[in-house]
Amino acid sequence: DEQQYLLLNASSRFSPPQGVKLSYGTAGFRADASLLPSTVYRVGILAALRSLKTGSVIGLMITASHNKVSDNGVKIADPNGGMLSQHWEPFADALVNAPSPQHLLLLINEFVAKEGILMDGVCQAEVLLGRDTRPSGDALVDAARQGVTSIVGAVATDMGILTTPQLHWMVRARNKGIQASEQDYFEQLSSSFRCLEDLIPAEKSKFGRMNDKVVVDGSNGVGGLKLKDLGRLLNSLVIEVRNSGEDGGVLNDEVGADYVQKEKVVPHCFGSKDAGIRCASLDGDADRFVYFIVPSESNGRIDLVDGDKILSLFALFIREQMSFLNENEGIKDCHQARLGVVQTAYANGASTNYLRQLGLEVNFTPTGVKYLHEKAAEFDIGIYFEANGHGTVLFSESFIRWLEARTKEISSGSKVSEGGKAALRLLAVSKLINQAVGDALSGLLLVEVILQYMGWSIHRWNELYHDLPSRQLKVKVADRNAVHTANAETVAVSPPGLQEAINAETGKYHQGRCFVRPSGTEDVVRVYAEASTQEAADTLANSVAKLVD
Ligand code: NG1
Ligand code: ZN
Repeated sequence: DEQQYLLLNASSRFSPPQGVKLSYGTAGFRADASLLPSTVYRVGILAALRSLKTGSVIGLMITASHNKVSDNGVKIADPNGGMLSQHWEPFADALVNAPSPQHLLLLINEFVAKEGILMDGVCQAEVLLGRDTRPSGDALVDAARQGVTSIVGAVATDMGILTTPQLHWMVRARNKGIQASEQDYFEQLSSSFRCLEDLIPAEKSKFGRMNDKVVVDGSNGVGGLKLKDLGRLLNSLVIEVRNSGEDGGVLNDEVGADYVQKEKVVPHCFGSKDAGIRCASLDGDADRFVYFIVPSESNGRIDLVDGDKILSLFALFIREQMSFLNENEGIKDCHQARLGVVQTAYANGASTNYLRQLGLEVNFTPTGVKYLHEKAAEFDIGIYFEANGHGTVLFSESFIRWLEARTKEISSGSKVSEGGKAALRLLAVSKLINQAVGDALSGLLLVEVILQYMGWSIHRWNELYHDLPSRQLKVKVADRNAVHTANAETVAVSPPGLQEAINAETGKYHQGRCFVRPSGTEDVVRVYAEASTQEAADTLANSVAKLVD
């Protein structure tokens, strides 16, 4: 019939590369861009099927995040704006690795039957397409479009060049029936930012306003460009963007959040002239960010203010607002609102101690945004961050409704109580911070407004606690999947004896902590070690790397 003909015809234009096996992984499919047309075409098909199955708008993003400019990748945003349901990942793998159009057709027919997807041409499907600034993006968007339209009744809407979180935001907004253009995204962020600014107590804001310039490394990618657009809507905050990609700099080449966080050195276009200034860095698709300080005797080194410290700042602010709500008489049911934070084993141990000292519940999940996000969604307010700067703050629907009801009671003209102000602030945070996925632009604005609220410099923020020295290593092994872990990746359950050996090494060091795990995105086993001195962390990591090898 028409459907089978369409699929066979279109898929014969995209032959898969020989001898390459791709896997959806924690970040979708990623590879050298030249290998990807058939993969992206097939993910287009998957996105259309997902839209039919869920009766909702689906997103398809073309990006390879912090990877080099010649790479690219593709990932799916589910109806709520989150990651593709894990339940469909095996289908994604099978689909892109199918050796021929006939195999492909067979797989699709089988899957459609199994999932009970109605392909009558009457049901409509819509997929929003986005891409970052990579030169290969244009052709890959076209491949995605052809994939989507190989399914009868499916349409592809090209949203153009976007950050990854912008596309996820748009998918979520569309499915909630909210306006979902880029302008709407900028409007929502800037208006909730202004709302938070207006709620800063006058006596607190003095210092913040004197020191209100932030200098941002855009990684020569999409984030810097969008941040400039956003910055034009904020007149109180000066955002200076460097490495916006407009001056010939190469995407992710000695710039960007991944580089800054891993190497702990200044990115291009930053140096001793920036000593003491508040600096931040975005990754290539702007779903991660970190802050940093250039010390006065820098020699290229930086003081990193990482995802753990961003999490700590957010947790401190939100906990304070929740205590204002609790102290406020007349608010009886709100003490039941649960605040939880979620980290991975890569979180610096000093941050976990700090959060626990605040009396917060700290949860651990395996690496990968989908795990952190899922856990955080269990709370009324769930804050999650990876040390590398990916994270956000999730609000439960019921808590939002409660806040909305609470703030509606605030009548114009009358004096607003501290509890009322706290409710207004929390509601504004829920609009500012991306509810779909970690978002460097909205996260950066939240950091900026909290620093203003606290009246803090970046130095004061950085002093919340002192990171324990740590070392991360990668080990190339024959089969990284020989290593199996448990307890949020903190314990190696196989090969036998490995964990005992790690324990024996770790026990030799004061404040020693060490774990190993197979990477989900590279063909390596990663080793992480922490100890009371840098030398000790290095030695511990090196000796455990030998155990894995
Ligand atoms: P893997 O390669 O599984 O360690 C890396 C990052 C994750 C996450 C993913 C997805 C580290 C140690 N790991 O995962 O945090 O960002 O990539 O991009 O940074
Ligand atoms: Zn990214």
